[in-house]
Amino acid sequence: MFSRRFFLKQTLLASTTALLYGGWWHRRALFLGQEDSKHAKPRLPVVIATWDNRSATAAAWNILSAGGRALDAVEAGARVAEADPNDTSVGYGGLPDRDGNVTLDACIMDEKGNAGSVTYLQHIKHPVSVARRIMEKTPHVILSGDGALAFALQEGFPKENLLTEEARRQWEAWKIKSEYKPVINRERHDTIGILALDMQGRLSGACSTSGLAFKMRGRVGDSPIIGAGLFVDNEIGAATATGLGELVLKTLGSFLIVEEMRRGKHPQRATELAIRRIAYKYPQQARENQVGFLALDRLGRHGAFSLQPGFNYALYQDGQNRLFEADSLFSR
Ligand code: SD4
Repeated sequence: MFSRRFFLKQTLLASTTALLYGGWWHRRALFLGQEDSKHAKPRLPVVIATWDNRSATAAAWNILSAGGRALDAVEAGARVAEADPNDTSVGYGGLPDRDGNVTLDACIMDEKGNAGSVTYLQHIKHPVSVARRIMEKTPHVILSGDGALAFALQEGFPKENLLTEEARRQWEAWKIKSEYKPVINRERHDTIGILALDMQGRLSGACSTSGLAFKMRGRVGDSPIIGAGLFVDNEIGAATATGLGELVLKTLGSFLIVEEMRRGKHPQRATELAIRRIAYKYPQQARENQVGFLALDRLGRHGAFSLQPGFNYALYQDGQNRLFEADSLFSR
């Protein structure tokens, strides 16, 4: 027969082993960027946007803090950037292509995984709202060019001239130099990628851009492509991108980030892995260009990482609208 003492000893041994193993497992998970999130309390609501889009996060926060839907919040946020003539990468005031056309790309995704997108849209100030209309009113995900414009007009969006005097001046100056080098400015980008989680735990995202300045006519970037410029999966999280779209398209960065989070990675680690993937696959281009990713998980935890330093982002959480700079792979 086993003695009482034997049982006590065994129990003590078993619980010490469990404690040590548990501690080690937790440290291992942290090292791998796989924090235990099962028991964490979500920090809601929250909205995050690329670059210094604090006026966009503020517009989104107004909706979120009143108990509104994340989808309405991201659309409202993107519309702020689209209407701003000083934002030269989005909507009105966006820099044109080589031939002087302002062509816009945008997409949107809701908490149910519905998606809508417009590519190569001209003359409409709010492509994000056209994308939403496509999502909600048509059986399709993407409408492009003339078809997208016809749909927008039919839906009552006004036709406008989006080329501001300032954008025209910059285009004329670029033409005189007549060198085609799509410079990806490390410091100044304004493409908006915006992700929000509302009080009911609904995640949504939107992305809107006029694309690369002085791009070739017909060029479409990553921003309107589901999985590249934006991806949302309400069970897991959401991600969005900015920077040289070609690098994001070839690695499907936003989808990759959400899948890394699905495998248990913290959003911060997931964004870093997507940047490292670009650097691994395209080392030369990665060194010379900028790409930045943002991620938000269903608990309200965020991540941000870029190739080059200088990628900042706006985060509105716990009632505070703040600007941060993301960690980057390369240093100054
Ligand atoms: C594009 N990703 O069209 C966009 C450009 C961008 O800030 O993000 N600019 O490639």
